[in-house]
Amino acid sequence: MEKKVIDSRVPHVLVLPYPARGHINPMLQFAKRLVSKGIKATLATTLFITNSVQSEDNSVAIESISDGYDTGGFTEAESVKAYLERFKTVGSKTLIDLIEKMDASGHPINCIVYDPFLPWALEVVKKLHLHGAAFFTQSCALLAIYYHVHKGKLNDPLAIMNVPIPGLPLLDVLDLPSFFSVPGSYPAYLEMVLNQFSNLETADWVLINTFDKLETEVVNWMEGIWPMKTIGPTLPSMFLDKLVKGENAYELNLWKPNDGTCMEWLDTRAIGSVVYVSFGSMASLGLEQMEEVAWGLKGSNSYFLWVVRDSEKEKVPSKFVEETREKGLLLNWSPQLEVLAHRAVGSFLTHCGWNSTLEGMSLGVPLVAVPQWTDQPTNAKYVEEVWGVGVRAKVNEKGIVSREEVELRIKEVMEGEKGEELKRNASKWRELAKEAVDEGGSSDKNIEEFVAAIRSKECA
Ligand code: UDP
Ligand code: 7WV
Repeated sequence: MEKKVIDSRVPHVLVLPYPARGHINPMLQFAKRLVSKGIKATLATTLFITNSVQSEDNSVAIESISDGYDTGGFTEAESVKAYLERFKTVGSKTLIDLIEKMDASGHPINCIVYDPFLPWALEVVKKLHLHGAAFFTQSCALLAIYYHVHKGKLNDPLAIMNVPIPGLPLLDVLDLPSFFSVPGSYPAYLEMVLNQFSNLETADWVLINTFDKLETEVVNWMEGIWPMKTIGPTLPSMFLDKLVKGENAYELNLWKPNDGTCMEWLDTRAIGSVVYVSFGSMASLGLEQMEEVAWGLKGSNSYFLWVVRDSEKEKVPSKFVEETREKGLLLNWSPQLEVLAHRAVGSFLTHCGWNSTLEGMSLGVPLVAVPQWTDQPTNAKYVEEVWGVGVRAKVNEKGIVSREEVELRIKEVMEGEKGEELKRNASKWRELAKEAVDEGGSSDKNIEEFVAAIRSKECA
């Protein structure tokens, strides 16, 4: 048997994401970057998730903690509030158990990179005298908004519209995070996003999945408040800088893509002829909205690839499936990065989750923004008005994006002058994203600095 050499001088980082796809993907990817720079990294996530995923990669070890709902995860909880409370109690305890287990194994943890949705992780860091880095999986602009509300600078969050926030454009009510524009919706999540700042000043570093040129002004402003570093976008290396060998996908498959047919189908389509449609891993559309998206897609006359999770499937009109067999493919999950990188894809109709937004831009694909909740409306505002990489579908008086609007916006992006302009801007942002993570780029330098700081703290 080969003898494993334990090199205790290699610092060991434990990465702890909130257990949702949009948080695990970027934090796991960041962990891989750390490994590529000579750090040991372990991802800790809930037992419910570790039991249901396969990891095809062993550069980052996966370990379990518990949110107190081991057999069903969040869906088992009676409410968001109950989930978050139990997660805090059981999570803190099982996180400490895991750290003790690592100690005993001869690979003690030096630093925890934690998701600020779980601020109790920083309490564990302090209690055990470790180092702690907060890792935000949302945009800097969004953090600035939440930060101002948390600070009480904006007693009435809707006042954001009148009191400009440093580095941000003026925002309309429909551009605000949904927790403010729809008051009373998800009070426990609102509390969670504001609580991210409750102990942030005690974190050793604040890492953000964005890059300097994407949010220059707000990044500059924020650097004056926290020891922060932009480290994104965290796409697997192969899609941007190609520095890290063999890294070509998000390795944790919570949902396995149906089969290979979607890539083969794309191979048969002409360049830029397909609209890729996805609302991410969480958003649930109302029945009427689902029907409008379906008929708008058909009306656009484009080829399409539409991700409809199993839990959403019933809402797709059965007539639509029959009538569009020649035009498109429905999937329950896609290899999204490969799809976006495919030459046949001409636009991305997206809910504007932060990862999807970064991925679309990083792969140079123009966007049709159809935001649903949380940070998505704010991201959509930037997509259309700040970065110029897409158009935002407008909602009607019922708050619904109509089929005519879906059709119009897809055509706008897929055809003509406007489409060309968006494509040019998207290509520009792709180059800037690549530059940021490439050797010597702003994010790469920040990651190097972070790694150097962890090493020096360990030697001190
Ligand atoms: N994703 C995927 N296949 C799909 C849909 C989404 O791999 O069919 C990935 C996508 O690439 C992204 C993540 O799931 O990395 C979704 O994160 P995002 O922040 O866009 O949205 P959320 O799911 O958190 O709403
Ligand atoms: C999961 C649960 C709640 C929220 C999010 C993800 C997010 O917006 O990232 Br508020």
